[in-house]
Amino acid sequence: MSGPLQLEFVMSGAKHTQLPDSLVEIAVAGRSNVGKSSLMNALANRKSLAKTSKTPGATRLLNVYELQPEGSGKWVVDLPGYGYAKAPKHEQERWARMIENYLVERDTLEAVLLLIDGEVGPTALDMQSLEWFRHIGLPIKIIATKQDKVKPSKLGARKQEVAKKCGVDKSDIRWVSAAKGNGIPELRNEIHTMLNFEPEYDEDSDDGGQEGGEQ
Ligand SMILES: Nc1nc2c(ncn2[C@@H]2O[C@H](COP(=O)(O)OP(=O)(O)OP(=O)(O)O)[C@@H](O)[C@H]2O)c(=O)[nH]1
Ligand SMILES: [Mg+2]
Repeated sequence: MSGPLQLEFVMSGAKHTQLPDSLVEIAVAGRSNVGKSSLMNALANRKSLAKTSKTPGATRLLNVYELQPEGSGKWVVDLPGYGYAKAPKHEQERWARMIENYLVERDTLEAVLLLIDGEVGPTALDMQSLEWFRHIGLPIKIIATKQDKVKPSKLGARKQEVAKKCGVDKSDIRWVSAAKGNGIPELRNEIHTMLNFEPEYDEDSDDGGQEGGEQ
């Protein structure tokens, strides 16, 4: 099992075009308040690497975290949440555009962790996102959050129900609790595997696609 992910904050951007190139990255997506930033902190075993809040809308930009050593080009990107109904409509639309453009256009995006609230289950908006990710062909890993909020006696049935709604096998969903740590070591391993993905040799590149080049 991996220990905490050695993640450090690199930068925030309002558009993916403002971000420098990465080697490979995975994004953490899901509706507002589902626990994306809390999950970042749990993965890194840090209290305030990412800003979290009881109030939805804590994350408003694309926040880039890099797996150390610095300059590795291996990123985890914490996204703003979708569906924050209290935000002004033009803000909501701007966020949705920012996230969609990022997800569609970011060439080095390897996979998306789609977070679903394990206590609430998949909402209509979650289902829309899931279908959209499938439609554009982005590899997704479904993560059910806040496992500690589900009574242990109900957990088995809930896992079955969430998997059924999402149209996947129960074993395809990683259940986690950022608060209690359940499922976090397993998810760290999975992220390590995804980020160590080496792009195929690129004939146009004179460095053979090796990491550790210019920053
Ligand atoms: N009980 C429990 N609460 C959690 C867990 N993960 C997150 N929370 C709480 O859920 C609330 C939202 O968490 P955030 O991590 O800020 O959520 P987010 O998805 O980043 O939200 P936005 O940035 O608004 O999109 C906070 O009050 C967290 O403490 C968990 O595993 N268990
Ligand atoms: Mg957040």
